[in-house]
Amino acid sequence: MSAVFEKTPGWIDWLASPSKPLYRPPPGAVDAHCHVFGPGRTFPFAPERKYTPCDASAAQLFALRDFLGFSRNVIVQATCHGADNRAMLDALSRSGGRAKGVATVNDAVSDAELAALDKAGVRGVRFNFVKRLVDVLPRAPLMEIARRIKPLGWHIVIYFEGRELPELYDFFAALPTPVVIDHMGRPDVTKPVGGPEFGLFLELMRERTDFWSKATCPERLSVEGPPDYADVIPFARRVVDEFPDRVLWGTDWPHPNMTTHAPDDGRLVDFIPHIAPTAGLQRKMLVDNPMRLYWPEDM
Ligand code: 0GY
Repeated sequence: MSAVFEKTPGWIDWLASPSKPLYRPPPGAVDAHCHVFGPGRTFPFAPERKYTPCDASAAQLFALRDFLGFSRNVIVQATCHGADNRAMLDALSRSGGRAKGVATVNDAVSDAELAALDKAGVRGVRFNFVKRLVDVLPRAPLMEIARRIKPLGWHIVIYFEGRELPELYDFFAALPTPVVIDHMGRPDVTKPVGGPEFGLFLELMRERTDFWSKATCPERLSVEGPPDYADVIPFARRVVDEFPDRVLWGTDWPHPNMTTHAPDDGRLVDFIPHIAPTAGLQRKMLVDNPMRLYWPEDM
C-alpha cells in the first residue's frame, strides 16, 4: 500500500536486506535507539515536521531486531511525528513487552496522559535541540515538563549538535532527572577527541553522574563514511572506556535524513566490537545498562 505522504526529495530509504552481522550480540541485547515512522496512512506525520520519511513499521523493526540478534528495543519518538506518540505507542503495544518508549510531549500534557504513557511503557521524554529538526524550544516549559516527569522515575533524552553545547550546558546541568545524550552529543569527528568540543561533553558526563550517553550513529557522524566509519571509533571508544556503566547502543533504524548512503544495519552491529572490545564491556553496553534504565523490573 502506498504512503499518503510524499517523501522529502532525496530521502534515502532504509536498506530492506541488510547483511547478517558477523558479531553476535550477547543474549538479551537491547537496541536502545530506533524509531518507527507511520505507516503514514495509519499514523499521519505531524504538520509541523521538517521532513517526511518513508514508512518504517513496528513489524519491520521487530523483524530487524530478530535478524540482527537483539532481544529488545527502545523506540524513540521521531520529530516527524511531533508530539503525537500514537505510532510509537502502537509499536510498544505490539512488542509483547520487548519494547519501551521515549515520548515527545508539550507542556499542555495532562497528568492523566503522562500516567497513560507510563502504563504503555514510556520511560522518558525527548528534548530536541537540532535546528534542522525542530523549531527552537523555549527552556522554561521544558524545565516544567522535566519537573513533572521526575516523580514517574523517567529520564530525559537530549539531542543536540556538539558545537551548540557551550550555550546549552547550564540548562542541561540543571535538569532534575537522569539524562540520556543522543549520539555522544554529535561531535565533529574531524576535531580531536582530546579537544575542547568533545571535552565539554565529557565534562558534562563527569559533572552529572546520572547522565548516560548513546555511543551511536557512526553512519551519521562519520566523514570517512562506510563501511568502517573509522573516524568515529576513537570517540565511541572514549565514551565506552570512561563511562562503561552509563553507555547505551542502538541502530538508529530506519536512519532518518541520511543524505549519503543507506546504512547497512548488519555492518553497524559489526561496529560494536570496535568500540567495546571486550565481552564484559559489550555486555554492559548492550544488556546490563539498558536493562537497568528501561527494564529494572526484569533484572
Ligand atoms: C536520529 C537522528 C535524526 C532524526 C531524529 O527525531 C528525529 O527526527 O532523531 C537526525 O536527523 O539526525 O537520532 O534519528
